Amino acid sequence: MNGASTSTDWQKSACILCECNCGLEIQVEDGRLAKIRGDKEHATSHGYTCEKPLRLDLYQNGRDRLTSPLRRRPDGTYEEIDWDTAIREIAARLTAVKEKHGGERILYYSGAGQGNHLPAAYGQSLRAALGTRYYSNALAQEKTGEAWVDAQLYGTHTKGDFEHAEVVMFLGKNPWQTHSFPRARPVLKEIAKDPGRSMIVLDPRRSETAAMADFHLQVLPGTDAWCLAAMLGVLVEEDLLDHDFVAEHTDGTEEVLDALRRVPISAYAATCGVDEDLLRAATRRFATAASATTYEDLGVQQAPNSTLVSYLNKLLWILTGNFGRPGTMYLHSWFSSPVGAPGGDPRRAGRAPSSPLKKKARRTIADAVALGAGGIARAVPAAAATPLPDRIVDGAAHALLTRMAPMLSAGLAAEQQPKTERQTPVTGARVIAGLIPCNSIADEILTDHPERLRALWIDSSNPAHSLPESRRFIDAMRACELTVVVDVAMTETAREADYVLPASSQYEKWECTFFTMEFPHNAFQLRAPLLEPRPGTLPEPEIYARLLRELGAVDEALLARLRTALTAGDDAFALALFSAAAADPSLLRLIGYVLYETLGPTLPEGARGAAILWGAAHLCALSHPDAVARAGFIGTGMRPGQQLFDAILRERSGVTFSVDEWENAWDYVLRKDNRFTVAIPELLPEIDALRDAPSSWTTPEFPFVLMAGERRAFTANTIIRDPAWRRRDAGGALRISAEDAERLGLEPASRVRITTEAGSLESSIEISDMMRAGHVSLPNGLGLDYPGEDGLARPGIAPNELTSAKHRDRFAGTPWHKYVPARIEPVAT
Ligand SMILES: Nc1nc2c(c(=O)[nH]1)N[C@H]1C(S)=C(S)[C@@H](COP(=O)(O)OP(=O)(O)OC[C@H]3O[C@@H](n4cnc5c(=O)[nH]c(N)nc54)[C@H](O)[C@@H]3O)O[C@H]1N2
Ligand SMILES: Nc1nc2c(c(=O)[nH]1)N[C@H]1C(S)=C(S)[C@@H](COP(=O)(O)OP(=O)(O)OC[C@H]3O[C@@H](n4cnc5c(=O)[nH]c(N)nc54)[C@H](O)[C@@H]3O)O[C@H]1N2
Ligand code: SF4
Ligand SMILES: [Mo]
Repeated sequence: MNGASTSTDWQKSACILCECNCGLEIQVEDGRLAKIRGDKEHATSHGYTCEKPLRLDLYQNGRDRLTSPLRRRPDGTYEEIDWDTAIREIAARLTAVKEKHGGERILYYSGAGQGNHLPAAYGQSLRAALGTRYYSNALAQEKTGEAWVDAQLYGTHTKGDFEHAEVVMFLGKNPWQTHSFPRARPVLKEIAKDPGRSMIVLDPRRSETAAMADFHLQVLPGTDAWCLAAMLGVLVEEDLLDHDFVAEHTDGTEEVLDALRRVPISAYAATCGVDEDLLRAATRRFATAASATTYEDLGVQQAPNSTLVSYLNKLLWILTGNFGRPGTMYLHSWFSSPVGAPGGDPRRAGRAPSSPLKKKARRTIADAVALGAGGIARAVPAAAATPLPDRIVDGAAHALLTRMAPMLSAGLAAEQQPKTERQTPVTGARVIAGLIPCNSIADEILTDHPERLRALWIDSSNPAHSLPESRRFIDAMRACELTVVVDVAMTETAREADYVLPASSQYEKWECTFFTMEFPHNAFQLRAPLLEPRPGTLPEPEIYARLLRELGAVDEALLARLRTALTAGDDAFALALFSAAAADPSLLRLIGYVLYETLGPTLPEGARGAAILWGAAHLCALSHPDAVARAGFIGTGMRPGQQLFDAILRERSGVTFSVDEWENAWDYVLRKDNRFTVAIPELLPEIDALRDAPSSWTTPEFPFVLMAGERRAFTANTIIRDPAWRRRDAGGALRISAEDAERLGLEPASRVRITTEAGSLESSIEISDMMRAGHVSLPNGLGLDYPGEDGLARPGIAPNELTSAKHRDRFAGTPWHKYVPARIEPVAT
């Protein structure tokens, strides 16, 4: 770090406003992020940024930054307390909940932030120490339906190569504003101006992206399932399938094709309001392209039939063979699981590193392993004074890792993909990827059910603002026996907590995200602090460590042995740690804390918070041995993981940790035979069922469809709270079509009252040619209290004061934020 508060050096960092995390270079002046530009050397963004990060200082120096732990008084006000008191009291109260009701009654909520995933990574240790079972974050109100479908089809996450695709298709996705793939705007512009390439957009709105499209399928809100089913019907009817691909790579296709043959194409086209000729033309363009990709996002994932839509979307690119070639869809490596477990995709970690070992070395190892893992754990530190020859330690490590890999993977995988599908204790909602649906959380608390949740730990998220029916979530927080919020600012959620813990900002500490989703080259960036932590704040790894120390989570003697092993070198340390974990697998879940306490203090430049990445780097190297080797991290034993970790600590613009060839996309298919399982028995009948299913949920009382949470030019969830940030649309107007405005007698300066089942609020309007009649839209991330020059300001509407948690997907429990039946009335001025 450059400790000075002023420096004319450009320091490397990244943008924290969306999951692209574009590389930035920043000049710091007087504690301010004074100048900001794109980092041309960055491994994925190559200098690109949008306009949003240029005034990131409004995040760094927000007027509502927290600078002391706070304890709630009975009257709802807060008093400052010191860190020792906070840690002691919180530890005691967590322990009390655990003893009285069981650790599984504590919900941990974190891990989906746009820029910081270290809290949830260390939070894993806290969860282990408390014995929590339930976990959630914002992904459980958007991506869990898709994740469930992915799990059925091929087992892991897909993305597309938009940069090279001949045809790109966006479903309920507006990448011009929301990005989600590198350099989104230049890529969109290139596609739009190239007569040989095409863009297909499914969106009821003429979004910025839809306006650039060759085929805008302007579906009626909430009817994408009919549109996609009709497109798939056309594929079969016009025989546009890739038969070779289907035969070679898929199982269960006949059943799927049967269902698709039955699709009443004209009727389904009519239901979604898209001209049948246009729908057919778009399908032909997609199916006959040399390469095509799709991206589905909130417009379909937070709307009716969302899990079915994910399935149909994936069938479209699978049945047309758009996988595993440049410009198509792919599966990819992970540096570490973004849901908080340290390690690469654990289900792949059973594969041993492929480097060969000499026979003699193997014998030595066999002897070492025969000592038993626990034996090694004790022997290594003992030998620290007279270090073993490198070759032997290296060989032993290799053998141990090879032997342990399946166990490591089983332990971590059990957590993320339990064998039996789990359900929430009170309402029996489906738990996907370990996450309980956001829509269920309040129901799991506000009940007298004996297994209800009793305590909430919330870090790096603002659920009192971002969850449906936020008022009810606030009631749920207040009904808990204990709520703790870790944040940088006094947010809507912090304002309801029993304890508020002030974190150092993302430019004041070592941080990273685990959103590593690129292919064939995938990269991970560790960011160094640019500024000293603001007094009174602590980085989350330190917060978790203090609490875990207070809880006595790990035997001090073990930590001491590991520190001794460390003095004998990296290999000895690795050997001691992994063998201790082999002897006591429960240690695996505490590994973040263990590394922070042992390796952490020895890391250069005070990078203690990065300690957990050592474990992640080793597991990544184990999970993707060949791809990691192709990225240049080679050798036997702990070498690849150690080299990867060293590179991560050293490189400031991101490290390419895996390099693949396109055909390697198949290696990531989590099926024994690498074939996709295309028939999903639970979802197939839904295609026929669409014939008689409702396709509209408006009523005479609520005749409009309100999209509650559109991403606009100056929105970034609730990360920047200062309204001065918004150069345009400062008040967050309701967008409405000219036709509706005229019918309601609205002028550009009019105000309206928006009423839904859940609430009623006033808003300014913007008459917009983006909107079709009957569809209105409010921006996301507004309605935040902010201390202004003259008192608290609160521009715009918090969208979840108008949403209801009841409306959710049948399979995944994800909310219908994009489909809220509403009434719009002019307000007399
Ligand atoms: N500027 C900005 N960018 C962001 C974010 C941000 O807050 N601000 N947030 C980031 C996050 S967390 C996420 S998850 C992504 C989300 O990125 P997007 O999903 O692209 O964001 P939205 O604007 O919520 O919705 C996308 C589109 O869905 C359309 N839509 C609404 N209803 C329907 C429907 O029934 N059918 C179809 N087909 N489309 C519909 C809307 O008109 C809109 O154009 O953005 C990321 N990027
Ligand atoms: N109605 C409606 N609701 C929605 C959506 C919608 O479209 N419509 N979108 C949904 C989606 S896709 C998402 S992703 C969610 C997002 O909702 P949340 O996951 O709740 O996330 P954010 O608003 O991004 O909140 C991030 C929080 O982290 C804090 N923070 C920033 N830096 C740090 C740090 O270094 N340490 C700590 N501890 N905290 C920090 C910020 O102050 C902020 O409070 O909202 C969802 N809610
Ligand atoms: S908001 Fe997203 S796309 Fe824009 S610079 Fe930041 S990370 Fe990149
Ligand atoms: Mo999101």
